[in-house]
Amino acid sequence: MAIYQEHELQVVSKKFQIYGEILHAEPCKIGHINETYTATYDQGGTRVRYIHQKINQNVFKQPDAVMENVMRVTTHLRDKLIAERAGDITRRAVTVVPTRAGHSFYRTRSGDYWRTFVFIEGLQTYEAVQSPEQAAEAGFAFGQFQRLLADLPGERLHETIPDFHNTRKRFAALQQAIENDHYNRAKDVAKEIKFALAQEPIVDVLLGSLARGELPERATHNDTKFNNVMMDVVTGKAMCVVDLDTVMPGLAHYDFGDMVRTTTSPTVEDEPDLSKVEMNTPIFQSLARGYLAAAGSFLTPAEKSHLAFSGKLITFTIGIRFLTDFLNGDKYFRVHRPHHNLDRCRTQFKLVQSIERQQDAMQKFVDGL
Ligand code: GN1
Ligand code: MG
Repeated sequence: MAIYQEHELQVVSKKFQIYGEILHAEPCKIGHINETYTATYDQGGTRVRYIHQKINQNVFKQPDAVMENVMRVTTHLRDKLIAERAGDITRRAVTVVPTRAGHSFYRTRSGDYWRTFVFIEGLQTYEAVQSPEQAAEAGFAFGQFQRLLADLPGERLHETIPDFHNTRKRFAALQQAIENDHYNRAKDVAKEIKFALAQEPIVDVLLGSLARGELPERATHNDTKFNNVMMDVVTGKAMCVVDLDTVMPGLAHYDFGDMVRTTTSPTVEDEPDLSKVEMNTPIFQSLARGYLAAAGSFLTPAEKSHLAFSGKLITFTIGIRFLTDFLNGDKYFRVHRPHHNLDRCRTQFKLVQSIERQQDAMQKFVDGL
């Protein structure tokens, strides 16, 4: 992780429409991509917090396009929530704080992009699910997110990371990494490589349905990790979906699949003890129930029929991304220990196997909802 540069943050903090003086800032460890700080300001004797975040330009090559998407989506969400009289609006939708020049981001002389969000008090995230109820909350929150974006006006959102969930391209990237083997690591992961390559028959299933026009493209979140939904510390209700950088055109399945990946095994993503990693039926059922309570109104029968499968496919897709990054020398995802990406890959593959065994029962449950 990049070192917190106090001076840089002091300079950056003055560029935004924040009234008051920055007191201190701490790095936030959640997330593998961007650099995030929670900053405390003094505003007329009251302490107020904001999030400052530096966009990772190795991952997001067009930060302007990212911020254009984020502004469109947050504005639309806020308008819809107001129209639906949701109340507590600034705790239900992310608020971008503009720069003093009125822009959604500040670009430093060296070309870094910084943006600022209102810190939402009284909410928290979890790295692993604590109960089926929490999974239902997360499912509902992301289903609601898709529902609110269904009538986003204007042109198609920018594809800020083209082919983000294109499993065929991710598979090809893995094949390339195995062939290059620049770090001489392939020999240590023969088992994982064998497993990954054997899954080729599932790679094109959703892409094929999309190409044949059987599945509609939607505006989707695309990074629906459980820790991207913030829950109220008192009521336990899911309040706000965060991390909107990958909001772009996609399939509903990318979101549901990533929720299955990150909620149905009540373990952390890098759990070293694989015996704990299992698809848990009551959690899945709650998740599906919560998601469909919000998304059931717009999903087509064809979309519904692929929901259980999407859990397996997206878990597999993220698994091969971790394996690819491990083979490529850990260049993409931030790692905190040796073999970190490999540990992450192994939990994904274990979960793929567990879903595989239960997929028919999972889909049957979804069909009955
Ligand atoms: C990354 O931003 P963060 O850490 O939530 C990644 C996701 C992966 C996830 C795996 C832009 O998400 O696609 O599913 O790690 N985001 C990007 O934990 O690549
Ligand atoms: Mg993210």
